[in-house]
Amino acid sequence: MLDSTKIKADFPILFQQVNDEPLVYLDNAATTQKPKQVIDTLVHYYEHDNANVHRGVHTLAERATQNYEMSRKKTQKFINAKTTKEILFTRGTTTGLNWVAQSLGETLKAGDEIVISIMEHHSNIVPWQQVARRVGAVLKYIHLKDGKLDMAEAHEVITERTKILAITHASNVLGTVNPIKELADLVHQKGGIIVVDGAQSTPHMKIDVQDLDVDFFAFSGHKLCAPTGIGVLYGKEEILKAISPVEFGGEMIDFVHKFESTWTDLPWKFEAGTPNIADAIALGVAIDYLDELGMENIHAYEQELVDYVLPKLQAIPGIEIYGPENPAEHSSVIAFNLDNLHPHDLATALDMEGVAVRAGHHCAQPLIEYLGVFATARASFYFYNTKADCDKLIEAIYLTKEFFKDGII
Ligand code: C6P
Repeated sequence: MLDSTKIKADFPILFQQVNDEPLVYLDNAATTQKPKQVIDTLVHYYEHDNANVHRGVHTLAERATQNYEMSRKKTQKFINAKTTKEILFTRGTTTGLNWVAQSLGETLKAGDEIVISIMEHHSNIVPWQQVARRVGAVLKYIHLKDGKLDMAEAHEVITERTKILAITHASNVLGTVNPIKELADLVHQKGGIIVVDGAQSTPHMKIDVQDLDVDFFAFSGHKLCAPTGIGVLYGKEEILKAISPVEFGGEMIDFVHKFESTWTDLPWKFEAGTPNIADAIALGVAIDYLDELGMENIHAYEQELVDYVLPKLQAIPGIEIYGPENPAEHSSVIAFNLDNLHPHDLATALDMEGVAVRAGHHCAQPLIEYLGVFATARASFYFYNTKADCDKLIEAIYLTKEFFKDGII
């Protein structure tokens, strides 16, 4: 089991006062904090190793290249991809999903169907809207049942006309985890491709892309203790070989002639320009850190936190919580509204107690509209949070209720 007190000591940012209260950081779905091992890696890289990769023969260039490619190897193992050719470094989940949408979009024709769900983040909606508009494809939605994906509807909507199912593994609002393996099986039976948004699952559970049998899987480094600006797009080798890159120049070139060009091999075929070397290397260190804790342990620990905090939240009079009611089915992302308070007022009041939560539409406007609200507050936990943090959240919500009991002042 994880020792959260010992772990917390690795995260310098957590030891500060906010509004004269000790910081309780519960906005981990937006971005996670960085352990000093990751911070030190960035400093060390820029003080000792900084050089461009794949271009130079000098010692620093070789060192940078070796560390950059080692990070790819660690990432391959982390999600159990077959080969490093399947690991593309991106800027984050959004870039990965845009690459897939643009590249696969070229293989679609008018009337082909793209299926997504109502719980998608904008990054897994808008790229498909754009593709659908460009090629005349039809965009279809799977909706919800009891706060979870309606699998009966999924079976109706996914047909032989479905060329792509693009779906999130875990919702950034509902705390729902979707049955990706079952969905992959379903769409493959119909001859389609599955693209998975792994932004909110990869930081919290063991990902095995071969076991899930997904064709594409995108995630962001900054949501799993790595820096911002680095992410990963996994793609099955045979599909990556068949499709075209979407950015051109620099790294991805084999030959450029006056009127035509050829691309280099996988994975570099997709990585145009000078990549984000330092952050990619730091991603490898973040992965080492998570591996050392063990993804199964992280998942079990977070589940323990949810088992502890969700019933306490549910017991607060006037609270509405979205997503599955059963803690066992709820990830560590919990969205809620309280009485008739505006979620921004609620989040501001919690911040006065040192508790950082997010408020808004969480870049999931179709879902928020479907839920019949205009915004929510959202607390999201990571392995460095403790039961004391949960207690502080609950206490701060009760204080806020008391403060606003006579209406908004
Ligand atoms: N969600 C949140 O507070 P980027 O920004 O590219 O790293 O990740 C985009 C993204 C894609 N899919 C899901 C399910 C996500 O949750 C996110 C990021 C943050 O919920 C910022 S809006």
